[in-house]
Formats: sequence, C-alpha cells, structure tokens
Amino acid sequence: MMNLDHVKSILEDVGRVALTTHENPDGDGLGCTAAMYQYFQDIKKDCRIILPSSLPSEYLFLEKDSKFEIYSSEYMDSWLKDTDLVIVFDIGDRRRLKKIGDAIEKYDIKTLNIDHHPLINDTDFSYNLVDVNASATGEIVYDILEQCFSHPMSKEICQGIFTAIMTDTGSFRYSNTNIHSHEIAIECYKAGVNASYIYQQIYEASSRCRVKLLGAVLQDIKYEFDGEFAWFIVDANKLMICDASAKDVEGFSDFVRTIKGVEIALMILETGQNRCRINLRSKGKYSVNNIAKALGGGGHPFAAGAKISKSVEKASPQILEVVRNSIPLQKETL
Ligand SMILES: [Mn+2]
Repeated sequence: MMNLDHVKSILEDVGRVALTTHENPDGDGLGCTAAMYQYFQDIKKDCRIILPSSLPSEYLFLEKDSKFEIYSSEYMDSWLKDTDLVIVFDIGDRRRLKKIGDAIEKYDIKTLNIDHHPLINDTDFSYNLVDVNASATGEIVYDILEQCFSHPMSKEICQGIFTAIMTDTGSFRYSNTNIHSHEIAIECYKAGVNASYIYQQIYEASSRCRVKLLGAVLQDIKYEFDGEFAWFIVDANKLMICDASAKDVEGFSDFVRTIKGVEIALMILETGQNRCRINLRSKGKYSVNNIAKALGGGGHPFAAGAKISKSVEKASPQILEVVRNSIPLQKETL
C-alpha cells in the first residue's frame, strides 16, 4: 500500500497517462476522472479519459472538450500502448475494467489503483492507494491534488470532486458521510461550485419511463424477516412494458431502503437471457458485501453488488437463499 508521497513521486515522473473507472460509471468514478483530467490539462500533461462503457446522460454536465472517450482498441491502442500509467478510480474489482483491462495487460502498462472499496487482490495493480474510510474516491483525489501538489482547486476540478462525494454519500446523508467530506464540500463551494445545479442534473432529470418503471417496481416489493428485508425483481418484461432500460434502475434500491423498517434492500435486475445483476443496500444493521461476495461480487458493507451469469429465474432463488441464510447468522452476532 502506498502513501501520498509515493503517489506524488509517481505522478510527477509519469509522461503519458490514461484515466479510467468501472463500467457503468457512476458519479464518483466520473467525478474523479474529470477532476484529475483537469489537473493534468492545467500542467499540460498528455492525458486522456478512457471509459469501459458510455457516459450516462445525467453526467453530461461534466463533459467539456469531449474529454470522455469510450474504449475502442481500433482507435485507441496506438495511443494507449505508449502510455506510462493508467490511473484506475473507484474500481472495486479489476474485472470491471472490461476490455481496457485486456489492453493494459497486452501492452504491459503500469496501473495505479485509487479506491475506497476494500482491495480484493493487491497484485491486480502495480500501485494501490486505498482508503476504505473515505466516503468517496473523490475524497482521496482531493487530498492528492491539495496535499501533494498544492494545486489551485479551480471550479472545474472541484465540480468533479463535489460530484464524486455528493453521489457516493447520497447527498451527504449516508453513514459514510464524514467531517472530511463536508470540509471538502466547503472548499468546493468556495471555488464556485453550484451544488444545486449538480444535484438537479443528476437527480432531477428522470425520464417518464424511469418513473413509470419505479411505479411498477414499487407495486411488487416483497417483504421478509418482519419487513427488515425488502426485495424486488426488474425483469426484461417490466422494462419493456415501461419502455425503460437497465440504466433507468439507478437509485431504485436506495429508494427501497428508505422504507421504514427495511434494513436490507435487494434488487435483482435481468440484464440478458442468462445474465442478471444484483444491488444490495443496507441501513447499517447488517453488512451486505459478504452476501455480494458469496454471489461472486463485492462492495462496501452497506452498498454492494454482483453480476451473475444465470437467467433471472434460476439465479433468483439462489440469491434469496444467500440473503435468507445471512440475516439470521448476522443477527446472532449483533
Ligand atoms: Mn465510490
């Protein structure tokens, strides 16, 4: 594990650098790449942001100078092969790099992992800067720029940092919110960041299809363990009826967790004929990352997920069994 001084010397020495985050990128990963990109632009370093999958529309406000690019080996490998370092933000699991991970291996590029997820395997990356107590990876990025480089925290940089922390703390409401996340928010305000503008871009821009889908989901929540466990399935049929797509479910499990008495919210999302994805949210009484881990995924104690290569019909009973076994076991140790 590295400290900030190590990271500083690596970043100072590096020539060409690529920035990336996990597939289906979220506000934390995108905010980090946007902030770091702006820093490298400011100091005139050769830098590109290369994402494993497309930018969700609610984050288009972070886009400037077409800086977000989607990985394509055909168009990017000639640039990528001479890259000295790929900085990977908020990844949680190396597999979430998708094809970028293959290119990194192929061209033997050094990697720096900056994250607040627990490290699964410390040999996955050349260097690791991991702090599981950080509310967001954006908090770590802020500290690097502020403490290592005393770089001016411009509005552009702070907009990325604020987006990262705001989205990962549920707008400064979740249990991971800490003093430092608020301190950084103050610095972002000072730099001119417009918090309500960012909030509206991300959370007040639901399509009608998304709201229709949420309505359908809410009709169909199942409760178990005296209402402590709430779960729901979003299958292809539901998506079709509502004219919605998988990206519209963002935030649904957070919403179900807001129900009184619910300690664990689970979403099972059908993502293909033999593929589904689960999202787990906990209010804090139970950990859910071990449940996700048992199903081949991972995450934070109170927010975790997994991808399962099975049909939703086959996977659902297995997923539910893992949760149903875990709750009484965890109860014993409370
Ligand atoms: Mn994060």
